[in-house]
Amino acid sequence: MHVLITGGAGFIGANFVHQTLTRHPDATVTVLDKLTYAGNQGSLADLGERVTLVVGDIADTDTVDPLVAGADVVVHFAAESHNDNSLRDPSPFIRTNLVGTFTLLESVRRHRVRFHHVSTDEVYGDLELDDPAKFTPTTPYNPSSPYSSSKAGSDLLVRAWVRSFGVEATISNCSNNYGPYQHVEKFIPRQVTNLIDGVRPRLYGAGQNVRDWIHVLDHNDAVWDIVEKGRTGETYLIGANGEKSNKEVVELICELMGHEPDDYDHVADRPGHDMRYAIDNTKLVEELGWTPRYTDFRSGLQDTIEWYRNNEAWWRPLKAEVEARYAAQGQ
Ligand code: NAD
Ligand code: TDX
Repeated sequence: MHVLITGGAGFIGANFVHQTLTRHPDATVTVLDKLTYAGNQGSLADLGERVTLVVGDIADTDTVDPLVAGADVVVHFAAESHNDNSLRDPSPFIRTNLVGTFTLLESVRRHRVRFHHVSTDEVYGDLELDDPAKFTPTTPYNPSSPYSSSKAGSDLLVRAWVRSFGVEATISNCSNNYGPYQHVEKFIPRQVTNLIDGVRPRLYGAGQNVRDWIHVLDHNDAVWDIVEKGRTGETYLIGANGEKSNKEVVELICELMGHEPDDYDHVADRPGHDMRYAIDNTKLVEELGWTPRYTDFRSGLQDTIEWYRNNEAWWRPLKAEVEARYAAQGQ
């Protein structure tokens, strides 16, 4: 089997490449990645001859088409992925998330290749803190930010290409991931590397916002289950019942890193900040038999902290620029 993985030098995609080599010992992999600020070749170091990296843009048909033609399956992770960046400059989000997904869809349509589209729970908008509801595959789309609306649009393109052209595609919408190789712009790695640097963590607003945390390895196991066993045209929601407020998470990071639990600062809130995400994973569990393995958040977080302590060479070159950008907007 030959697998084309877009965005395979990013956080979730790189973990997926590693997992693919283990789960499918006969598989070979091509990674198509533009190596934007978020792509890191170091995340794919030492993987051997089974992985080939092609540096290129998913919105470029001439690059995409021959790679798709040679693949048995395309797993599409590439995206502009950070909400705060989408508030500063939405334009790359439109090009990569919408035009890039369109370009891939046209190519898998031409070559009749199986396609899996990786998306986010943010397409559903947000829930109130006291709402007993969770997102399900039939929750109406209601995205809030340029990032989430561009992902929502990309999901709708996939649905239309399935229905109109018979493309063999599945979609997954997952909650917030954490684990190794996550960019230091994101919440958990930012606070962990701040504390390593002797800088106080930064909590947006009051920190009541709730995210439904899942370990990246559990997310990717579910993606493989969907690629192998999912039904064409279906949407699967991936989540592991990991709801926590940002305040709880930052306090736990402080504690696990030997600080007082309140050793952090409140900073300017994110404009339009979604309050709560929560996934109902019933369909994935009952239909495909997926079960998460990393359900102890405390120990998953402890391991992630250790990973950042042990891999400073991976994240150090990224840190100063990220913090300068946040400082410019009072965060
Ligand atoms: P990331 O920002 O860490 O990685 C994105 C990767 O895509 C990078 O390697 C980047 O170089 C590459 N890329 C960007 N534009 C490209 C282009 N035009 N052509 C080719 N490559 C390009 O993102 P991530 O957190 O790993 O997210 C991966 C996917 O999972 C995204 O589609 C995201 O929407 C989705 N997702 C993420 C989360 C999360 O918590 N991080 C949760 C649910 C879904
Ligand atoms: O310094 C910070 N302080 C803070 O309080 C940062 C960077 C974030 N936050 C808050 C904002 C969010 O409520 O923490 C929460 C998580 O923030 P992010 O890591 O930026 O993630 P989020 O905006 O929730 O989106 C993530 O999950 C869904 C991914 O970045 C998306 O790609 C994915 O689709």
